[in-house]
Amino acid sequence: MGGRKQEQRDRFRADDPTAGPLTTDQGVTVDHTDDSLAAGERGPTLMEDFHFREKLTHFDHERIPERVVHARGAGAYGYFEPYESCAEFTRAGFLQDPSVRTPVFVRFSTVQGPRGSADTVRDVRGFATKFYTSEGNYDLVGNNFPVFFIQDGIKFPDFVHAVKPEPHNDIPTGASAHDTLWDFVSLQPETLHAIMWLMSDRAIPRSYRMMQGFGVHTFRFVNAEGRGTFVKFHWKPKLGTHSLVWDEAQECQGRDPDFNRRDLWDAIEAGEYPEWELGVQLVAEEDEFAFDFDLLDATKIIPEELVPVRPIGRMVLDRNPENFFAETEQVAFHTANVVPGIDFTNDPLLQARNFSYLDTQLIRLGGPNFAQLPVNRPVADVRTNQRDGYHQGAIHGGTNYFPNSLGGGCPAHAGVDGSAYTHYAERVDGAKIRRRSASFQDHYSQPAMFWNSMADWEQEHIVSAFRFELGKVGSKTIRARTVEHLAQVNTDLATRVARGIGVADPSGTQAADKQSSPALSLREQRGDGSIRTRQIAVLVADGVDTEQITSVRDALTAGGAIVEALAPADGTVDGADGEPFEVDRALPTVASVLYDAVLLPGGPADTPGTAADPDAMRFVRDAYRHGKPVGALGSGVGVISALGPEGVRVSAEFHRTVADRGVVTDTSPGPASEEFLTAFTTALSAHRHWGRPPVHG
Ligand code: HDE
Repeated sequence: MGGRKQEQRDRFRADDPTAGPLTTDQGVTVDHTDDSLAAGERGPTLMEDFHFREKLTHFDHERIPERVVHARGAGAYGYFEPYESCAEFTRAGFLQDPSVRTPVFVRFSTVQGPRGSADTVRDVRGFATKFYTSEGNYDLVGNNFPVFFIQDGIKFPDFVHAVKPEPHNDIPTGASAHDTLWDFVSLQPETLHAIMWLMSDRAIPRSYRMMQGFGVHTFRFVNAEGRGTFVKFHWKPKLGTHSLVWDEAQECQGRDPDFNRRDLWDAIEAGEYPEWELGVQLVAEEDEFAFDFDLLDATKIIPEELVPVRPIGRMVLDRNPENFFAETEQVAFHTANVVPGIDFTNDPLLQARNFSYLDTQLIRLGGPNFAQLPVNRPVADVRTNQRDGYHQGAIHGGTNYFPNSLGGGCPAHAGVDGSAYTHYAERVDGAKIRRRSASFQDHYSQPAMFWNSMADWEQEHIVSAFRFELGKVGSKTIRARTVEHLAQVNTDLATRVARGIGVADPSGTQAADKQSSPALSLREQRGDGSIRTRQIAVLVADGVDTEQITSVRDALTAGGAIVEALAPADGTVDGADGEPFEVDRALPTVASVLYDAVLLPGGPADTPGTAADPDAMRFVRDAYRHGKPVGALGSGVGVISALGPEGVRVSAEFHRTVADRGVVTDTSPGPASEEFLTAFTTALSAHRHWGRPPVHG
């Protein structure tokens, strides 16, 4: 993590003395905290028990309001470094020098659910980055979708009310599959593009570490000469962008509600620091009107094929917070936290955000002094005339107004040396009107482009997601109205959805929009193709061929993967060589949905082993159903055939590799062959394998 922020943060770490006895908040020593002061052993508690009252009172006030959206999150510290100077486009100090590392804090989040909701819900994910630059804090408060549901921030309360749990019963938690959201969507076609993303696999990321991030709005870079350039920000994960499948995501909510948070924490603890590349799409000011959509409309992307994403730096997260509340909960992002060289545009969504974030922190963090909290404190010097207020932690001296002579005129205005923030001198001229620009009116072309760009399996998942969501909507009118809108996007999509939710095929057809942007498909977002941090379960039982396990474990861990041996009970199993073999976890404590792949080693053919254990068989069946790589060696190959899926019959041609379906087998006994290891690794790096025949049971 960037040193300056860490050093600053260390100064605020509560150095709770461990040597002395317990005290009250006033420093008075306490000899007994297990019983309250009472009038006799069985008598009433006494008001004068100041220790009891202080302890309970503090506890009673431990909670602060959770974020109205993005309540549940996980954060980490790290650093950002540019690849080269971006001086041509921006004077932002942290984008000038590749040798300068800027400390960052990133918070990932889900949006709809409360703090205690599950991670793997169908939802947008927040991706907010605070850069502690030497010129002040810069916050890039983005999401993992590049578009938003509405065009003007005045609609935000309507949208959020619609998606949040319904007001009468506070149901559903962490889910969008309910009447009010789809009522809103069906009446508000500007939501459709983001809704397509929400129905896609992007809404159920495998990991926060395997997720793209987007600034969404068009921002403005400004260089030292004052020239502006429109800019869109993209974060690209080194490990590629990968998703769960819906059935798995739902099961995960029960098996491990902290699935994404734990994954981020564990990776950083293990020294597997997640990394993203920051890219920008740049558009010259004179090209503002060169597109058939409006750059100020946050429901549109600039297709990468039109304006390529130019990599400008990388971010690494290498330190977990020490205290969730102090850091991840109290971090306060604000789109208006910008530094010289980065400016806004007139995107009406962004303009609203520039009001909302400061406003929300005032209630959430209890007053105007939250910038003093360690996680929010800039590493740049702060000199203001702001004073007092709740939770004022500083003892200010001197004067508190400007201009002054009594304080020597300090703090003075910055000189004209170019270090101060100056707003881009955009010329504006217009009548006061409450009206949406005509250039914001096309709500169907880009959702159609998204649909056209998807692989078959991605389209299949989108149709299933719409069927699931609308299938939970009680009102048939809302279902039918949504289908009519979808028909404007793509008739095939709308018809396939309609046929799953009991409403008539759509009456309208879409305007034939054939645009596509291949970069939108997950096919194109595989990252560096490594298998780092992928979790592979090896199912073992008495009689297992331990040589095989060792050969696979060595090869996969050398590639950075994590291999765990699971058995019906913890402890050890007897290896085929008669030696005890250490088990990592007991099967009943885990599940297939918590792993990326499964491997079945062999043993003597007459040992019932894994095939006899229903938990193990369910494990393999689930991994197969969810498209995960399945590997089998020696007699383990027979276990796969016990699954009974058509096509996963052990036949001569199946014995080697079935890499296209991600089922990799080798019946030979002894250590795994090079050929097997290569095929299994390739299957792992491809993440998921579609088009498998269904399994029985
Ligand atoms: Fe936010 N959003 N938002 N949002 N948003 C908040 O600020 C808001 C929008 C995003 O980890 C709130 O501190 C309005 C787009 C993230 O702490 C609040 C509008 C994007 C986070 C707020 C939007 C985002 C928030 C709630 C429409 C992606 C979590 C608590 C005009 C580019 C930050 C808080 C964290 C949080 C308002 C739309 C991303 C109420 C009014 C578009 C990642 O201020």
